[in-house]
Amino acid sequence: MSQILLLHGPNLNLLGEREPGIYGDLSLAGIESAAKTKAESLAMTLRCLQSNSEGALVDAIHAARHDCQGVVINAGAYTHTSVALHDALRGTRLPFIEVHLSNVYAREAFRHKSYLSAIAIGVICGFGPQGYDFALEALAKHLQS
Ligand code: CA2
Repeated sequence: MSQILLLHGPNLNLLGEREPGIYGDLSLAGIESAAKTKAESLAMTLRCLQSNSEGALVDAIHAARHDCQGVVINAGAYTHTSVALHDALRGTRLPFIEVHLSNVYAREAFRHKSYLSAIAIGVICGFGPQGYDFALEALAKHLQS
């Protein structure tokens, strides 16, 4: 059975509390719970972590190289700024999928740049929480192939 790390970056702990027009009304706990159910249906287990700290996210990626086979990451605003997350994901060589709840390309220009996309298996954005289901399905297929 594959173990997958589901990582969330800064401010995503506020999901469901504010900005429902952009990010929907589901809480992070709700998203993680639905993702765990989806992962089980694909014979995968999910380890979930959210942090507002870039270093903690880097540490979690490093730790995953010992016991995970893949990563699903919504790095929040660090997507657009973090060479450290790029290097951590590149360094572990774990296959990963980048997810965003909103369609970042329909938003401000600074959200169009991602430090992660070029080394990801793929990127899913604009589908809200359903994007995590798509990502887990894609990762399951990738790991089987
Ligand atoms: O669309 C996404 O999933 C984002 O990764 C969300 C990030 C944003 O910086 C990215 O450009 C796109 C921001 C998450 C902030 O979440 C909040 C939730 C509720 C209230 C305030 C912020």
